[in-house]
Amino acid sequence: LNRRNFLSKGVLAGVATAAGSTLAAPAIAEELPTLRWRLTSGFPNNLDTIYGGAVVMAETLSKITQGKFQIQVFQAGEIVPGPQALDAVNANTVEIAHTCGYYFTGKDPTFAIGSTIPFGMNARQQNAWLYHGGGNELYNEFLADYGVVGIPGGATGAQMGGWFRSEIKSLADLQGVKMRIAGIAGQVMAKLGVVPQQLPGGDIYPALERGTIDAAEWIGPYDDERLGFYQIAPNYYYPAYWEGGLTVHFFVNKAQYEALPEAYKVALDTACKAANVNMQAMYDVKNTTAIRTLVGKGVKLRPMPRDVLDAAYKATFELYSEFEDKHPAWAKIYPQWKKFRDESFQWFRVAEYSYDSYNYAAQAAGK
Ligand code: PYR
Repeated sequence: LNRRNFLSKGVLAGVATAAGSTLAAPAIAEELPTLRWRLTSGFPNNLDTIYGGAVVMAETLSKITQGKFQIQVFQAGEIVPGPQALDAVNANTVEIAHTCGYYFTGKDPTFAIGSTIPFGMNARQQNAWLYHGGGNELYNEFLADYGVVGIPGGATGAQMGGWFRSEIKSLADLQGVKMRIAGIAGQVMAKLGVVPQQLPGGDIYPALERGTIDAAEWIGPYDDERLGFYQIAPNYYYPAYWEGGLTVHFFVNKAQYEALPEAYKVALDTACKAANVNMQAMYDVKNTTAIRTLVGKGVKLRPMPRDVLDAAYKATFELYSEFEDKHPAWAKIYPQWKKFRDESFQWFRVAEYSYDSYNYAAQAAGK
């Protein structure tokens, strides 16, 4: 199959049909506009995997559209600081951002639900909910009030629970710990006695070094090693109960998205899906190596104490009840999310969990 012909006859044929035209494909391709968009990333460009998600998307989009629809990627802070990315898209200062919904929970906690919330879903379940469980449609109904359209475009899998200067043997050891932590997990940690701080990825190491914070979580072994946290806080906890499966989103200016020709909407959605799958696969390869390297460097790998997890679980669902009372958008999405999450865990326990756990047990037994 000739790839160029396939693309022009397949993807672009939709435009011809919609227009009721009988023109040949090459002439129709010329009718598609040349677009140059700017993208602000929520991440520094030294984090090749998460920042790279936007690059993968932009390159894929350019190839699908034969160079007609191009997106230039800027790292966090080059056009606007990370926390202002959503406002910049809303104002059309940039047409698109690549960042995490939960960075904007100061506006409304509902921003977090599309990305990940404590004791939420794993990466597989996130994709299931967002793509085929009605999740992304519900998320977009909410995002419409902010003038943006959200498209999933990156995944990290379950994250690590972070780096602590001192060992956390039980809940008591968390009291007064100043911790960089993303999203509404900060509110859960505050109920457990932690003093949470929201800091962009590039600002975490200097804060740890200066002693402004005692602990920090980012993503997992690969990124965390690059950011150097192990040099200051050697106790590395797992898992992040607050990030069982982070989805990174592309947030597109709604008017710009709606004005796109159908073929470009399909191309953009497809390129975002490519970025989503690619990021998870890259993390799964790179983390496997990095966890070994870190242990070789003397990092102390420790499970999050059970009483911390139990207290966090209770505090989390209390917080969600408070949100249901206070935030109408949350009250609209959360019951659907919770039902999907509960039923999905019931199903995953049957085949996935039993399959995984047998293999882990056999490996642990030295077989
Ligand atoms: C964080 O900001 O913690 C991410 O996981 C990206």
